[in-house]
Amino acid sequence: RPAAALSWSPPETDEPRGSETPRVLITGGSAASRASSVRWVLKHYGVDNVILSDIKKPTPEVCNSGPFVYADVLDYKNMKELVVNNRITWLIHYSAMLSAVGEVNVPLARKINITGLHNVLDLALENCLRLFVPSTIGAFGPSSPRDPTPDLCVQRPRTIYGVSKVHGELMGEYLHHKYGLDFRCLRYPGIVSADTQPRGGTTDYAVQIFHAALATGHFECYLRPDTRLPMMHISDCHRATLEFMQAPDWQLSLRTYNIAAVSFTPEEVAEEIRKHLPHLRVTYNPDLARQTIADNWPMRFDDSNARRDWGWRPTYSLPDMVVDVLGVLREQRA
Ligand code: AKB
Repeated sequence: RPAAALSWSPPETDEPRGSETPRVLITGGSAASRASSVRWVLKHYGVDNVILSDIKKPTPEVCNSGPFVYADVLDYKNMKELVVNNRITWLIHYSAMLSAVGEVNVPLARKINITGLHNVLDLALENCLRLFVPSTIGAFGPSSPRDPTPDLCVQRPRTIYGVSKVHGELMGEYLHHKYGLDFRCLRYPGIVSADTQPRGGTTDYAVQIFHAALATGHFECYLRPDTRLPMMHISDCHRATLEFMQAPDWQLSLRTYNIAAVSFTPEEVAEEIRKHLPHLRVTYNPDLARQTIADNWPMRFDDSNARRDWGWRPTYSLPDMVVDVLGVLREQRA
């Protein structure tokens, strides 16, 4: 790791940021759902201007949607080569280990979520990039107000995932205020889409239930039926990210915003799915680890600052989400 990366000084380039067509690098981009829809959202910048990257082999769908490169966020030199060789101006940093799986391998979660983030922060500073890092409902903990949870309040998460996300929020904001890093961060709710693969999150059930409903008509839920969590359809999530990335600096009174759409319990989403698949049977077998995580997370997000500052509005209600996800899954099964 070059010493220069550790002691930052202003970049030699005085390239304007944000006026020209961005060249976007997305880390952690091999997941089909995220990758193809991110690319879809960004397609008006030109397919070749959005490069997905990961250490995992991408699905054929991802490969066919545009450029994909190998990038390891723990390898600073590799990341720097990619940024320089591809004249990257925006970096969207999705690489992370999620909440439940992070607890199973804390050293690895710390490495990916904290060391990887430090590399990305240094890269963004040195190369004058606009940097997006997602945070999460998991950045809050038992001493945070839960209903609703505002942008600014006590944050004492009890998972390595949450701790690394608060660290990311604070590091990014610090570097913004001290050196002018164009750091932007949205706290995502649980994301629901037809294509999401389970990635070791606490909110995964909200995707798995759709697959089980169509495949067997039975779903065993690892959370209690009344566990309320904020959720969002993936299209709203990508649109929010793009609108936030495009927002001019002067509109942003914060650098880290909550974004909200809907908030539901396993019982409520099952009820909504039953309107289309009346035979769905759900049994509940709470898993202590994931139930404890969920019990310490927000039940509803207050996103009034995002709405006021840069005009954020979700479009998918719970019924819309259910119709869309079931429709896509039925098409895939046909
Ligand atoms: C998880 O469940 O860990 C993630 C999240 C809410 O950040 N989906």
